[in-house]
Amino acid sequence: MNDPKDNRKKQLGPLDEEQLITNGTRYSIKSFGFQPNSGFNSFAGCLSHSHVPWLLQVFFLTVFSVLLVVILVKVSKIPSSQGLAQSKEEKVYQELTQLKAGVDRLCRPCAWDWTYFEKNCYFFSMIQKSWSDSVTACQKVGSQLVVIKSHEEQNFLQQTSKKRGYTWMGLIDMNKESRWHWVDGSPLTLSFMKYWNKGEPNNLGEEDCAEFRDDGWNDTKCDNKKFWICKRPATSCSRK
Ligand code: MMA
Ligand code: CA
Repeated sequence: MNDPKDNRKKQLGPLDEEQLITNGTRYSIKSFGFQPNSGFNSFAGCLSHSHVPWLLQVFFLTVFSVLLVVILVKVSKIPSSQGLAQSKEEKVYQELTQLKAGVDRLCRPCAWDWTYFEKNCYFFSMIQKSWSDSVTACQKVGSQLVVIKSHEEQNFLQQTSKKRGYTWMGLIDMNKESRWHWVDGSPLTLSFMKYWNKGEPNNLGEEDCAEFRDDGWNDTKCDNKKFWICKRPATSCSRK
């Protein structure tokens, strides 16, 4: 039979054979291709040899392919460093959102003893003072004796004052009789004059300061002691 070992021996010259013996495992390039069981041609070479049954070759190839696919799938599922950074970023963002919601819950537009109404905070005094002492009391807490800017606000303050008693507002005609103006310097406009009680302002014995009285306003003596209302802008909780 035609043995490949015999063929190889025939093709090798005397020098090649000597090299094989003296070098041991270090084969020359020329002889390498002809070495049947060297490390390089172990697996694939084995399979290609006719003495391995074709069914076994198919089996090994299938196992090898399946292993390759499994490894590829596993490797593709490992999150990349970029993917990890992304998920970390998302986690930080989520925590920040939760923290912001917590701060918003803690945020109060007004101090504990003040009442919120349409973006402003109101302090309703429990004691009574003269008009000018009431002005000072409000200034001391960084606010102003109430200046009414809307009809809704007027309605709200009139109702609360009716429950508590006669109450100062920041409206006077001290400088010139019947020329009413607010403590912020703005004049009393026509649309608000309907809030004077019937027959008021009557300046009975020199009355230069305005008060909430029953369902409307009255001019009264500024030295009288009344409750008072301070007003200041509310704290905005949703800063952006
Ligand atoms: C009081 C005083 C006045 C007011 C009248 C209304 C008697 O005086 O509050 O300012 O105009 O009452 O009757
Ligand atoms: Ca009066």
